[in-house]
Amino acid sequence: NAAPGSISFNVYQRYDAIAAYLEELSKTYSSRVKVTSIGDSYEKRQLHAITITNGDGVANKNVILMDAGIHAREWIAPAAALYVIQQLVENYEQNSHLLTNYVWIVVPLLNPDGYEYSHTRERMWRKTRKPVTKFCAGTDGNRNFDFHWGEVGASNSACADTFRGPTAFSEPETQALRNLMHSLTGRAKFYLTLHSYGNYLLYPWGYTSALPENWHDIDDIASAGAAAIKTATGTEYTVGSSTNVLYAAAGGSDDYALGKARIPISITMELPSAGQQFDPPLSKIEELVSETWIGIKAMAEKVIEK
Ligand code: ING
Ligand code: ZN
Repeated sequence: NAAPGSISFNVYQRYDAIAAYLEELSKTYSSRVKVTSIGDSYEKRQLHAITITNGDGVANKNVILMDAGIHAREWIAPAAALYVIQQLVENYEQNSHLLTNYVWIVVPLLNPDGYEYSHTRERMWRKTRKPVTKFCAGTDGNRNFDFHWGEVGASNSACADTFRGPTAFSEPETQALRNLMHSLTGRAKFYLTLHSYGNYLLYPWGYTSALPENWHDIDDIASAGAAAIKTATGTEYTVGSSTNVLYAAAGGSDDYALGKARIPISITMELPSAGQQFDPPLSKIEELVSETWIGIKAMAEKVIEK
């Protein structure tokens, strides 16, 4: 099923390898792929975004926006984003219907500093890496967005794993994603952010148990993803609003996408753990990311047909 390409899914790829793969795609498929930087991380790594089209350009096209890796330790999420990129670009013939009226913009590794740190220093690192106090570094990117910031489920303590940040959008990584979202106003129809773990398809709100007015539309999309995965592999996902099926947490990127950037379908996908929390074994990566792609593809098809 996987098309041949220079990226493999039997290891968790590091920042440099991911950057090199994106660069290679932009050269090999220059008519359909463009790679840009949406900003720099605190440690000055480029935050890469890949824009994938059918070769007709981006004018008047709607947008599907996807990111992964805002949380450092959730290694399967960037792997899944890379698989989506590989399928859309290198397996284009089977997926061209997803690129007729839409372009995809994917940021496969939003928090590269934290990701590298989780590989080299501290496996369970979750946050960004910008220092906060003399003793503690890092902000939880998914508590740092400026929509009901800090109201619930976010810590004001710099050393906590869910630290909301000294201010909303204190981090260059969340600023970069915010700016990208706003640059796509009116065109972006579907925002999907990949996390792990727990098999959830979550939607707003995270800041309240109330539901968005279009929750039924979002639930339909998420449910289509869950059903496609169940049919394909038997893996079950729980679908619902973050507050109602997992826990309340304000300042998440999905709440911001819907509430402020006005992207109507906004979903957080929590990938499976394969029984090993943030460490699905290397031998399971390909199976997990290809299963994830089935769900993402089903959600995208449902968004596109609307
Ligand atoms: N889970 C998400 C988190 O940021 C979430 C769940 C998403 C809660 C959106 C509220 C809003 O805590 C992981 N694994 O990070
Ligand atoms: Zn996460």
